[in-house]
Amino acid sequence: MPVTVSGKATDALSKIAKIQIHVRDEYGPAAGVDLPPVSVGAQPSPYTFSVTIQLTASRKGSDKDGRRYDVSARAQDSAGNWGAWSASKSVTAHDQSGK
Ligand SMILES: [Ca+2]
Repeated sequence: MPVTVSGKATDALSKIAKIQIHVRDEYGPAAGVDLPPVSVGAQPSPYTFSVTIQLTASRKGSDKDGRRYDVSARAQDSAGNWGAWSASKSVTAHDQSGK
């Protein structure tokens, strides 16, 4: 299922070049996974980004509260420096197929 991750990236000196999303799947590794960075060109700061990611909605039959993902984002400036990861937000996928 597609999920849109949006936020605001700022840099005091340079433009915003890349956005990267980090996803931690309730069923996946505890450390989570870094998705490939998305190049956005050279966006003036502050830049409001919107990145669509694909999450798997299927869940274990015993998992009544849905499949939880924690998603965070960070930005790279045009000088190549990554900013800190944002606080994560939770997304819960409810698979409707096997209810
Ligand atoms: Ca769950």
